[in-house]
Amino acid sequence: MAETRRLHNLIGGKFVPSTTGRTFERRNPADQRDLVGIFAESGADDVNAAVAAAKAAYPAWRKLPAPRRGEILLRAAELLQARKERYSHDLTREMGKPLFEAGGDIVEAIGMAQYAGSEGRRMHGVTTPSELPNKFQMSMRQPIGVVGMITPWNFPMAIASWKMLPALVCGNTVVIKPGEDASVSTYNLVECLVEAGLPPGVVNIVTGYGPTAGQPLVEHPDVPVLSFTGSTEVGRLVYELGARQIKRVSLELGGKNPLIVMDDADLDLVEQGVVWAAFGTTGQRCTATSRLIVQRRVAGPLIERLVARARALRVGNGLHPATEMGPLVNGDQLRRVLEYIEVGRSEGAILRSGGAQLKGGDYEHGFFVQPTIFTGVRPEMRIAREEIFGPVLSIIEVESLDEAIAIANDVAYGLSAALYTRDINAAYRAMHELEAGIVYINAPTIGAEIHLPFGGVKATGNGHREAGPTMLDLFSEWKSVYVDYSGSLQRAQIDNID
Ligand code: UN1
Repeated sequence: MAETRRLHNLIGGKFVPSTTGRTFERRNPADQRDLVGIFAESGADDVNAAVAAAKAAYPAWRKLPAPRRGEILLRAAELLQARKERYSHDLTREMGKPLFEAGGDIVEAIGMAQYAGSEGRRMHGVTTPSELPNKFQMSMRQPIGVVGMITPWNFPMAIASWKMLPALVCGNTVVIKPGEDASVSTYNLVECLVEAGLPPGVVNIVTGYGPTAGQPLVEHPDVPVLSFTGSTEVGRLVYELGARQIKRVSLELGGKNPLIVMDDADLDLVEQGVVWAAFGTTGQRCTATSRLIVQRRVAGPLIERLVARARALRVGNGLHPATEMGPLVNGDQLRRVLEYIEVGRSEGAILRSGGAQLKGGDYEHGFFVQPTIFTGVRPEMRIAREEIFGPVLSIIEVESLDEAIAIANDVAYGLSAALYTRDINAAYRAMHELEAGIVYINAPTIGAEIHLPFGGVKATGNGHREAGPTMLDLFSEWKSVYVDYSGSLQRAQIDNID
């Protein structure tokens, strides 16, 4: 068995044990005998110390020129690249996705480090002409202070990087509470930043559980900005608690992402895309394809192909190079997925493939479930409306594009959506009419790149976008500056009106 990491909180540049005196364990979800890490179980006192450290580090970090802050991120990108293999291994061990996907998680963080790092040399504001003579005006971005971040386990390196790196290049300092099922990857990311020259206290890590470590961070009066990715239920609480103190809160919550197939689509392409987006990451992406909405004429042949592919998928420990789909992240998630499979059955959907936990042999010590396909799903069924966060695909048959778009939009969420067709008019209609923050044409619902905005509409979020040029908006405050060099009082809206 590989090494067990024993990690204290990182506060003010030092590793310190939790004041609670308690720790918690993380075991490999593919093999519970493998103890991946032992972490501090933090409480409010630990959060207070971390916020104090971030607050103390803020004035000097804010003053460091943005291009210099960016250089640290660019150096960190190189370190991440050099350690990609080791960090991928850590990531697979802690949350289960296969090694090749874990590598993608690290690559996403490398991309973000390059993108955010180079933003240190842009961070554009605007200048505009004045209505008055001899007057100059401009707007510029300013950092805000200490940013609190609560990150999920499903992309433990990538999502931490989406939040942390733009916040840092803007000049903020950070306290992060990583998902308790995957804390090692946050330490790996921060290790690279520290070796690249990040001063002590600029990023602080507090590990633990939501109610005891997350909530004190959300409620801390010295944390004016909160960035949260996770469930809608917890997101609502973060939003409510943040609102009481008029905090800025960014939420990335659930999805129920549709993939629409028109009868002129290239079915080979559809087959590959659906298998990747429904069962990749064991369906545990907010962007996973969970509804396949297919035109009736091609439904039969497509279902045959998908069932054959789902049955052939190699499910196993993500550390084995041949594995295509890993375990679910923990026992609760396994129970939730199995419950939803029961719900689908009792609602009258047809279980065409999978549907059971995998037990015995190599599966004995992990949380494995078969890739599962339901057909005959009707849009009002719970399996067609609620986020399952597992490898369960619900197939709904329709007559037309109009019907497909109406069903696609008729859910609470709106993160990503996809359409497969060769009809350019249908493609443009989908781009405009699908209620989603991200739309794919002839590609599945997963695989967003970091230099375009990421986020969703309706219950998926609250209007913010991570990544892309929009990534700075949450982490900076606009300041407008007017310079009057006329030497006299010029009254705007009064002296410039005849
Ligand atoms: C998530 O599922 O929370 O677009 C993030 C994608 C990845 C990120 C997913 N780049 O699928």
